[in-house]
Amino acid sequence: MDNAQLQYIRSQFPILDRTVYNRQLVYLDNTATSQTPRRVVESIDASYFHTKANVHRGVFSISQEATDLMEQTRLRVRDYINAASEQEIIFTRGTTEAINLVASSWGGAFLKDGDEIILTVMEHHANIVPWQLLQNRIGFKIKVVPINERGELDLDVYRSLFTEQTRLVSFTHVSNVLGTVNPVKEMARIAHSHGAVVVVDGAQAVPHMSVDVRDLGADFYAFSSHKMYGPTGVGILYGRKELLEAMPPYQGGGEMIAHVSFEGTTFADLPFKFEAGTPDFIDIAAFPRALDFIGETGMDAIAAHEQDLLDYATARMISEVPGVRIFGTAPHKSAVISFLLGEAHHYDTGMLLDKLGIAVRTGHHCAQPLMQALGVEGTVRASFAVYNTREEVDKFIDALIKVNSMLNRI
Ligand code: C6P
Repeated sequence: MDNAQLQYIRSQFPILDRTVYNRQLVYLDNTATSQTPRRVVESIDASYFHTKANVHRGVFSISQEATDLMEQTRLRVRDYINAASEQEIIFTRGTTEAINLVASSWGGAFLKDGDEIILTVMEHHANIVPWQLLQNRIGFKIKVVPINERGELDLDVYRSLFTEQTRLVSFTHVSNVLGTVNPVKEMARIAHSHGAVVVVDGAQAVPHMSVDVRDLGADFYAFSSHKMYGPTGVGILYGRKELLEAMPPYQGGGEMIAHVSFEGTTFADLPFKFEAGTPDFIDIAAFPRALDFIGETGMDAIAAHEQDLLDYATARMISEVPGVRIFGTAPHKSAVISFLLGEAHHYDTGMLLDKLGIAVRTGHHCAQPLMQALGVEGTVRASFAVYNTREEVDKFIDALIKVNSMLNRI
């Protein structure tokens, strides 16, 4: 990506001009949430100023306009991930709610005591705790795929975990800590050969690569708009129609019913059966502007630029930061670097970096079982998006060298 293109991209994100402690912000916490281009915020403004009316309810014009805007998003998302039908696109609050929906609805209806499901040790808590909550009620067994020293899933163990009782596997497409890109297609193929349903947590994949849910073989695929330059409060659950149709509603309320009486209630068709209550229709309507941004920039260009930043930052860290420990060194890795500076506490490192204007995340990253497997309490994590630059990587590494010398007296 040339400098002019990069500057044009950056100009669309006003937050990148702000300062922290009198230094220009270097935002490297894109895995937690990415920043939002002006057009998305303008779309939200426009809806509040011109088309705010509740959706799917009014016969009056602006209600229909608001409904159309929301439903256009559903069509865009359908095409974006190559779903077969817009009925397979459910709006949720985020990845977390999307996975809870599957666990509660599919799991609640189809899992029973004695069944087994397979998760991996690199899962975000959003793909562990919903299954445990259900397990407490039902009593099935959870098996866990371990990682090797590079932070890749051990596929031999994965294969060996399947039994006659395996009903479902649920795993992340990309690790939010290690950056590892998992071989979803191969893992889905193996799961399907055992008759298991495949749930994929796509929160960290969709911002960085093109995703075709049918090509991957995912039965369910969950992701969040706010990690892909879109508004907060919007998540997507893709589910194969046949599975969604067989599932009971997740929540009850307005909009998800066909007819309600005290003698009995019938439910709306897909996707509305799973969308009880007033959705976040204004943010949903703004989401396509984020997809426009990604489309105009080009996913290949985004991926190549992020890979360049990852390689550049990793090489500088290894050669210039004595004692640095990097967690996650898979050859197929997205632009996330989790690390520790010698024995320094991750929190101290993060706080000192913040004083130098560098925003990174510290802690367990909602992946405590992974931290346990890595033998650490937490890490520092720098993660990149398309608007980051090599100059920002330089600032980050220079700051890291300083912080390292303070904390480790190097
Ligand atoms: N990870 C991070 O800093 P929500 O909060 O529902 O939008 O996404 C949850 C989630 C699910 N799966 C994965 C792989 C994730 O990385 C996340 C969010 C952020 O790593 C916040 S903890």
